[in-house]
Amino acid sequence: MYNIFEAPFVREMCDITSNMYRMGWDERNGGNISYRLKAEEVEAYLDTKRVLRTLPLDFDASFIRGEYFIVTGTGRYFKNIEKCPQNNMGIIRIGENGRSYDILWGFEDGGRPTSELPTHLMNHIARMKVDPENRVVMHCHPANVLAMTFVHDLDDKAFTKTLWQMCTECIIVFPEGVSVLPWMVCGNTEIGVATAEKIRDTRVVVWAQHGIFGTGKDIDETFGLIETVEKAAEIYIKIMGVPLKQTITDAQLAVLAKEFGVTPREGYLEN
Ligand code: 2HA
Ligand code: ZN
Repeated sequence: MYNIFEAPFVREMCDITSNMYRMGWDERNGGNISYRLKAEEVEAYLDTKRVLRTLPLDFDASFIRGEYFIVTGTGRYFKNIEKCPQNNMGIIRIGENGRSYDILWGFEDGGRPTSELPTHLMNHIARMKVDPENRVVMHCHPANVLAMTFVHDLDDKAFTKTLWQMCTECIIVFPEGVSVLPWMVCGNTEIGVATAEKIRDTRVVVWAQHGIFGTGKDIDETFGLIETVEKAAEIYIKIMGVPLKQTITDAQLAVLAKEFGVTPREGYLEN
């Protein structure tokens, strides 16, 4: 058995959470990540028959029965994960009945997975149905996206189009657009269901006055997606209220999409 502290997925979680902390996206215990692992990856580092604890799930997760996830801990600070991964995150496996999960590693000082675990798992399920390669769900609190939800219309199309206009890269990175949810209480299955409805169509769902939910096939892709949305929101916050002399037009966005071989969300560009 290899040393789990050297496992690429543990190293990757340590690196990304430190980086996200330094980006200013994860103050205090803000943010959470879950990353679906392959059984063979986990088996190289852990005796998967050895269950430390079993905890209940309050929704039906049978679609992902037997799946492994490395997930950040509730109340834990991203800034501390790299220093002490075994206390601040853990590896879980969804039970065969879809109503519980086993903790196989981590949460060593009595912790447990993020309060947003139901939302994460529901969103893994929703994304896996459209993209079986989806492995990552990442939530954080980037300041400019949050700021934008105070001053911008929260309609999916309007929000997306503003972001697309802020940087040339945007329509290439998220041609399907982003979705936006109005303010809701977090940490329960209700916000999980509402997010999962939207995440089928867009890999990013913005939670008004709270943060962002991003999904992707790996850590880099998901981080890059959130980074691009946040950059666009930053430009918006810098220029809003200032009379614009020019922008990127719909015709230019259409040319860009064609040039880069991406299909913009239908009905979002005027022709
Ligand atoms: O983990 O970000 O949404 C703290 C949060 C809850
Ligand atoms: Zn949050």
